[in-house]
Amino acid sequence: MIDLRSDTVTKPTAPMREAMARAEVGDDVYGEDPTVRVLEETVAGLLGKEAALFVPSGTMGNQLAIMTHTRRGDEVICGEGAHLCWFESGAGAALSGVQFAVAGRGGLFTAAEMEAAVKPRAYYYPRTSLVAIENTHNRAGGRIFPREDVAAITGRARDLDIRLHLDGARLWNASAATGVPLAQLAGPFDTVSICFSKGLGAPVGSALAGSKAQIIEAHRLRKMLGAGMRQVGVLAAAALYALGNHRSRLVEDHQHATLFASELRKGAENTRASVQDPETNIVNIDVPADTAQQVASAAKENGVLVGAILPNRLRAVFHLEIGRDAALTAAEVLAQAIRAICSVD
Ligand code: TLP
Repeated sequence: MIDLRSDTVTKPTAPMREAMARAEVGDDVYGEDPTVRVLEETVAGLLGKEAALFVPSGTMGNQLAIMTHTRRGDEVICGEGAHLCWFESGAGAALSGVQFAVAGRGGLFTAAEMEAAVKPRAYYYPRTSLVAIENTHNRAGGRIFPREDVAAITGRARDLDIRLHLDGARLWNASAATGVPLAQLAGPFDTVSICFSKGLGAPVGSALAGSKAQIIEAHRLRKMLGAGMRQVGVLAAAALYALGNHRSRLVEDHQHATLFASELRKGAENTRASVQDPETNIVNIDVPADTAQQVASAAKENGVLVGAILPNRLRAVFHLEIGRDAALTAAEVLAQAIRAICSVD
């Protein structure tokens, strides 16, 4: 099977497993796991933040950020399809008691669109206390949030005394594609969550980075949520291995995504499918209403798994288990399915 459903599907490689087996560990609830300390310090350094906290998932990183930045009844502004609002089981409402306001359309947004979503300060409005940006934007097809927009949004949010969180689950990809260092991409934000379990290929784990005070509070809340972890250096070792060995190869995933998109576009010419140009490792393919599942099932029969993420949208995500040949085969198989199901009648 060529599995393009997500970059989360990768299995730890043999050398990664060796690094995990060799990891020095201790009880991290006592603060005694040396490998976790190294990972947290490494990530804080890479992101240019004072401190970082190892957490089990990107979801927990995002939700701890919301919990530390907001009070019950507050409003959080995010882009359409933002993971922390759409795909985290209502955690913002359940854990922090916040509501969300959506800025712009399609995931990315401008400072003007953010401002249109900010509530005026009056006792009967919710307090807009946090703006969250996702970079790269998953639902928008791995789009890189334009730097001018990030600068304008974060500048204006500061003027309005609004905190800033970056969901950087795939910030590694944004940095690899643009050449802009992580610390610069993370610079304008109070907190940043970042994942080791996506394109980097670790089996588990994310980190939340921010000021010391923010991370001390997030540490307390992580325990409250039951994610105080013990000899978790085995997982931190996988993340450190991924940072050292898989980060530099992310550009290959981007090349494979681009190759796949251009081959698929050729193969699906004169159909009702439209293939988006990828900026990183995700390719979104729009198909006529209610055909996405059918196309995904047809491709599966021929050995290719893609996600049917909306009734009219497919997603193919490139990662370290997909080489050039697999990308070409996948394009051929998917084009065949699209020709069979989405032809122009
Ligand atoms: N995204 C997953 C699914 O949950 C959709 C995927 O396959 O892409 N932020 C962003 C931008 C994400 O894409 C994800 C995972 C998360 C946060 C949550 O990470 P986990 O799954 O570790 O909780």
